[in-house]
Amino acid sequence: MQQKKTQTKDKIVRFGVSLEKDLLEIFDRKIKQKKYATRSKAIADLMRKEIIQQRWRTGKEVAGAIVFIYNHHRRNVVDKIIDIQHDFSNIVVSTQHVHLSHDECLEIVVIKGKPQMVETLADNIRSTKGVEHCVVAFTSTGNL
Ligand code: NI
Repeated sequence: MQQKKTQTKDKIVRFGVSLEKDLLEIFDRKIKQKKYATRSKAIADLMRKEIIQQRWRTGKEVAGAIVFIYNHHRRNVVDKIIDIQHDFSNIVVSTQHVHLSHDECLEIVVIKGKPQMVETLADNIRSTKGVEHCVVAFTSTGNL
């Protein structure tokens, strides 16, 4: 059954959960540390995380960001990074460049596409000489 996106998001259901007391205490401490407003929000986030990981494994479209730092004085590193991103222009949504210090640049590449493509793009950036650290953060495309 096809539902409009807004309807799916607005419909809230309540359900009971039975679990060990110790587990709930640990969970409550954890969500307090993470500053969740409610248990419901924390549980919904866990469910999304599981679904997104599943999508990541099965190759469904994901969104996220590749975040990396590099020394822009390294020979050709800026050109190489731009070339790589142009090769993946079908999944690159936007790029933000921050001049962290005299030597260091930080770049955030927002991506939307198949996980394998995102991983390949991140691997290409990571293996570029001059790139010092590169991480991938992924989330859903907004439909859960
Ligand atoms: Ni810079």
